[in-house]
Amino acid sequence: KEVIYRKDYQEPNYVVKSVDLAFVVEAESTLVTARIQFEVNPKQDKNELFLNGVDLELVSIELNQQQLNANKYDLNERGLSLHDLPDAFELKTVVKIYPSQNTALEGLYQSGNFFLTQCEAEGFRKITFYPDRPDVLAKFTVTIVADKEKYPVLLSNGNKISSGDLNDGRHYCKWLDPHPKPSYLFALVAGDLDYIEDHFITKNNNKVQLRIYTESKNIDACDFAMQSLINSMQWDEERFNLVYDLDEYNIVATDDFNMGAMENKGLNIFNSKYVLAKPETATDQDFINIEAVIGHEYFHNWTGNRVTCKDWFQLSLKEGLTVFRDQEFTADLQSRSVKRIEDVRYLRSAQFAEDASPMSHSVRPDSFIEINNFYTLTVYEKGSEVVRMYHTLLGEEGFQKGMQLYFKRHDGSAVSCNDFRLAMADANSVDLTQFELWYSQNGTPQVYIRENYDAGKKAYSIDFMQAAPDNYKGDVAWQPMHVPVKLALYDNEGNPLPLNDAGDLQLTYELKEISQTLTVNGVEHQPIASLFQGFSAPIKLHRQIGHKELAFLMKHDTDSFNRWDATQEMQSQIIIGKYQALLDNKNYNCPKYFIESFRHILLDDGIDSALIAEAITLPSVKSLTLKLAKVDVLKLFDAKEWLIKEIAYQLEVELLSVYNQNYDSSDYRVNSEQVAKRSLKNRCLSFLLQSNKKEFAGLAKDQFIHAGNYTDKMTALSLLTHQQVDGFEDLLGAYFTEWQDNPLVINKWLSIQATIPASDTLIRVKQLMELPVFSMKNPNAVRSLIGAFCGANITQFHAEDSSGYQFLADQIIELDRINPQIAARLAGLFNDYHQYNDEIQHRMNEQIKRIHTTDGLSPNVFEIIDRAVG
Ligand code: B3K
Ligand code: ZN
Repeated sequence: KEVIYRKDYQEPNYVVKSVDLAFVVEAESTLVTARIQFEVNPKQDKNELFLNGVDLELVSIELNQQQLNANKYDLNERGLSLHDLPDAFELKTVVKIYPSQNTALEGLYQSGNFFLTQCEAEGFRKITFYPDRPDVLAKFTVTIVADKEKYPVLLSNGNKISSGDLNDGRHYCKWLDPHPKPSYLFALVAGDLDYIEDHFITKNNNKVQLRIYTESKNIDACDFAMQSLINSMQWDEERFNLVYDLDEYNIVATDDFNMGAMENKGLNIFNSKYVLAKPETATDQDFINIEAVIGHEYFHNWTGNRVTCKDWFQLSLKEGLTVFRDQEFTADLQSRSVKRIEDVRYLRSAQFAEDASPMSHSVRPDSFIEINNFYTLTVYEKGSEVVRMYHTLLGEEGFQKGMQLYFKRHDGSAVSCNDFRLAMADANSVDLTQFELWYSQNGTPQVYIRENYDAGKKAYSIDFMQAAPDNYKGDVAWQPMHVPVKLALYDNEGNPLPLNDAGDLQLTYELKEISQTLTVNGVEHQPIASLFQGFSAPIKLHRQIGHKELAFLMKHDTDSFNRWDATQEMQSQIIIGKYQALLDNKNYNCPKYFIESFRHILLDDGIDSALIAEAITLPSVKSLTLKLAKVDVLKLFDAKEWLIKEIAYQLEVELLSVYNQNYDSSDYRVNSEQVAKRSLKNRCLSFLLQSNKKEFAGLAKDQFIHAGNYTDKMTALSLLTHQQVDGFEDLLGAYFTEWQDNPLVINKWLSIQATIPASDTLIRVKQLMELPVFSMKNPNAVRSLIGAFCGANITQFHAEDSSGYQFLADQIIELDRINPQIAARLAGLFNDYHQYNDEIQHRMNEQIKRIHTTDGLSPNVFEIIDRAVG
């Protein structure tokens, strides 16, 4: 399998002046005619050209209106090579493709009664012969012809310029996208869809028509998405001064999609999971996700589409930046503190795990076999943290100056992560040379600290030491990074202390050396430091900190993130204490002060309910695993369960009272106040159910029956099912009968069952796979059932008889023949094997090897498994 290296980048031989595409869509096949105007790139000055093309049936080929002689081109399974070319020419090709046979969901494919495309990263080559690379930008004109009755809706990028009936029952639509774009942003939709419409008036007074298209049965579930789109457009104008640039903005929702959504210019295509929502069928989290994903794709219009990536190694240029923008959008519209906590929780458990795994790569990778494997947490989430650090270093104003210079320099072109960094540096006249290491060095940097208070000199100092991650893979020696440390110091009453002569109570200290010391003078008594406030850098901090200091920070830190972090650190220490005791067959009792501090937080009316809910959510087993080595994952799971039960027993009265206080029967709204109350209340309920008391099961049943919203209903059903409370099967059965026609709701039903911590769950999962509501061809169903079992059911996936590992390997091998992208995602679930003890590693490795020796693996699965084998 071929490895592509970043260092091998070469400019294209020819540029594309314009593209004219015509599609004749029919049920069996689609005919694609492409007329492409090429011009030689003077910098390359070569008279040959390679056009990507995969699974295309070539019908005819002409160069400058002349049929092309067979000795002027070579055709193989990867594409078409043309020789002896003039400096400028028109190429016309006609190809036939078979969308209804396309189960990889890349290129043009079918979903229900319509056809649609997914081109990023390299799907356009399955539509027509083309230089399918992001640095070739062109103006596209697209004509679609299809039967009017079967395919009344015909959409593509840009603005619709004409449409009309043809005499044979067919009709056509013609679209023009005036903005040059790479092929990965091309999109087409043809089918029988309904839509809702609204509009947005931009600040330069352009009225933009907004439409969301979906199958007609879902048309009543699009309003929230529409409002989210309007909010996104408004926010991008206000915060970034970025204005929409077409007369139309269309969104299409599909049940069959490999990922969340796609930012095609003017024609976003969405997984229906991120569009459709009604209070009866969507949770608070679903609504919040919809707002975030609608925002994310909209924000790509500038960060990704107007300025795009030079090659796929620069993917984080658009993704890291756009994730940063969507995170800020949610923070501005919802709760900033909650958003930060949730993002960091995710980063630390999932991205840190990736960074420590065989898939570890830098934010700007140096090589890949299959680019689709690099749409990762590192490129997206760590990439966003890298962008956030510019913001931390430069401030909002400096950051916006950098953004403006970036657009001024690069609008309409394909650039690199370096170009972004230089725009930030030049706009602020600062040197960000060292900052480049955040793009080039893989792994999570480690920062060790040592604190020292000199009572005689009244001086407090912190030594910071940077260290390479264990799995650093670069060719040159690891170098210390440019790390912003936001910090504050408190006296023992919790008052912030001045940190310098200017009297600053908070500052951003910049680490650049392997070891560096910060000294603060005039400190009367031993202070307590709050470091890396707001998680100011994506590093692993090694700090010896006792429970007394943690309790102090929980109480006094003015930074809400670090207050929360102190709760998590204390909880981690206790769970790990119990885990060690379980390994050593020793006793371990839950410290009284821990329960006291937990009670204090639970009952604190001074804190927002949402933050209480975050503080009482214990660290994930995944994030705890990363703090340890050679983990016995089942024992670690037991240790966490033990702490949940301790809390449930010892604070039963408090949990029940907080539950009751937050029971809200007012009309359902997705606003931060209501969302906070529901999440706190449901968190309390989940503790209460752990005590196995009948009365609490009754409480959950009541909530299930009387809930006026789906969040409460789902939580209750999930808790009752996971506790296998008497009668849970009947509840599941009734739920199925009610919702079997709604795939999104049924997918939740599948996930709830896939995550039951009981020994017969795998049998249940296999039975569920036989139901007509499940299909291996549907990525959402695969994720909800197989993904949930293998990724979220710790006790059963890691069952001692290896049945979970065998099951996953079987599914990967089968799915790889249907949809390699989704199969590769599942394969990633084996990636953390090296975190576990030898016995677990051995059993996981057996299955990894079995996949590795399977014939005919896709490059997607091969790359993941080959790295895992090592
Ligand atoms: N850019 C797309 C992701 C494409 C994934 C291709 N395998 C969605 C997004 O990040 O907005
Ligand atoms: Zn994106």
